[in-house]
Amino acid sequence: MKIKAIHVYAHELPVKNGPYRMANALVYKLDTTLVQVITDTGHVGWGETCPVGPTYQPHHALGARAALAEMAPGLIGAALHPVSLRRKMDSLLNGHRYAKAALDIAAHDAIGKATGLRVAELLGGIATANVPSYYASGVGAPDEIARIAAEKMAEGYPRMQVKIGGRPVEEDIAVLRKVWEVIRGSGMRLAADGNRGLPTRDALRLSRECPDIPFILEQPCNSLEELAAIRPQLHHGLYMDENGEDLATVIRAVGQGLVDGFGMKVTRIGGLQQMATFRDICEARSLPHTCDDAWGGDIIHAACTHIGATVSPRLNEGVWLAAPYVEGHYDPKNGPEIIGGHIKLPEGPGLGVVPEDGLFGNPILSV
Ligand code: 0XW
Ligand code: MG
Repeated sequence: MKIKAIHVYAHELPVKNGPYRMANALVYKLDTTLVQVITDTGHVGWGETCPVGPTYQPHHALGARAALAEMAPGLIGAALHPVSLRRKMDSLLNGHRYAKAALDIAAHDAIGKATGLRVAELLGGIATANVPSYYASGVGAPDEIARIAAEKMAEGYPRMQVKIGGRPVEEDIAVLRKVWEVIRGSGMRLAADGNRGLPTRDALRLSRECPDIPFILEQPCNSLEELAAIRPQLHHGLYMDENGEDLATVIRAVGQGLVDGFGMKVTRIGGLQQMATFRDICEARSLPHTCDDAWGGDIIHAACTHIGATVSPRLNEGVWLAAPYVEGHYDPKNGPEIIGGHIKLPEGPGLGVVPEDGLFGNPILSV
């Protein structure tokens, strides 16, 4: 099966009940990019990439589109098999994994549609079809975040991620104390995500002053070097998120025992094929991880849910979807939703999600 045509679409996703606040970003609306791949066998695959604004990672919407425009002409006639496709993309453009991911996701979707297999089956097999999710709050005041934690616990979420950073560390400590008062004894797991926003001084203080609260500390500081510097003094498990930019970095972090797990993004690592390798590296060292993306709609949500469905249950920290913050669906019938803190794996072949005809208007690029 070969690529016959590629169409790229732009689509706006306003943040429902926004803005969404993280240590380094305040987002009101997102600019997502969708890719439609048509094969020489007449099958259609969809992919998506949607950076959560231009400051979360070195990614932005226009960058993804420029990278797709650079690669697309050279991909006509290329084999769709994910490893071959990745090598072909790498021969056309260095880096820009978050743009390549959209094509990788579309390739998995098209192969699934052509073979009648679900993407989770292509990725190694379904470990669970009721995939655990986790709720991520924004950065907020103690009472407000504790109220959200109580609500999400009652809904059945197995895990809560509290955003911290970008303000005095005393406020972050107060939030974690208040949330722990609410969820203690419930079994709900807790993560404190700094999104690179804490100086090492504050990350150490946070850990030192909360030794009784069993949260994991996710990407508290900006760089690998900063994580390595605080690691020996922490009282908490340390997860890497934003710094997990490629498999070489993941292997380094795992090999050096730098982290206890990962918050992982499908587009950042380069798509589902790279994500499956990442999953297997984690499993080889018993490291828990999430399968998320920065933002996006039904296509990204389905992609994350499919890879999340293949993760060994003992290591599965859940799949985060932007769904609670996005109005409506691309596919009103099959678009993934979080119910009782879990996501039902879409049933159709491929991603199991097909956007409504004409929803994204005219393509901004066609080859
Ligand atoms: C909670 N998320 C998965 C959504 C936002 O894009 C940030 C991200 C994270 O864990 O950093
Ligand atoms: Mg994170």
